[in-house]
Amino acid sequence: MSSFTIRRLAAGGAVTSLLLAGCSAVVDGPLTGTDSDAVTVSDQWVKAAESGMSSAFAQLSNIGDRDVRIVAVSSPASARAELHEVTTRADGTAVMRQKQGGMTVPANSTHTLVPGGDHLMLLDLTDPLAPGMTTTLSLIFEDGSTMSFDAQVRDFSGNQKSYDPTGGHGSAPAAAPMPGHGA
Ligand SMILES: [Cu+2]
Repeated sequence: MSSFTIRRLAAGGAVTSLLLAGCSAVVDGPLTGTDSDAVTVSDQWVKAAESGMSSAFAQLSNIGDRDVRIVAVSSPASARAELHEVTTRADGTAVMRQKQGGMTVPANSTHTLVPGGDHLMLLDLTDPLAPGMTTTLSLIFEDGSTMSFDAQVRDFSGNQKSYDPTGGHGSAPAAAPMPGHGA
């Protein structure tokens, strides 16, 4: 088999695992392909926004038999994108911040991204996100595999949250509320 053929085959998740298993003395659990192979996305949508920031939500289902972790997100809709969670500060205010360590989707389970909970954060929008439009989001998994999906832009006015850019570690001044921005 030529090296070209091997590279072509390695682009498929299941084949990659078989090749890796063949080269490794340690095989942890059954072969189930890449992290992205195990996850399906449904009910995905993005909050409409004129400029600045927005957030995306979805239901992430892991149909595999091991936990997978999402470590990053990107989108052509924004210059930067982050994995966020919402927490409550000592004074009772809900703030969102980067989710340390990424988002885990447990084996045979579903992790739901919702307003007021974990979400995909779009920072520095490149263009207005108008209702009815579609944009693409890409999830990057711990093993380096990626998954892209299209999400529809929808109007949403609930759950306004301020963004704590310190990540909740408290050394910088408190985050100011950002009108028009919701998690
Ligand atoms: Cu956020």
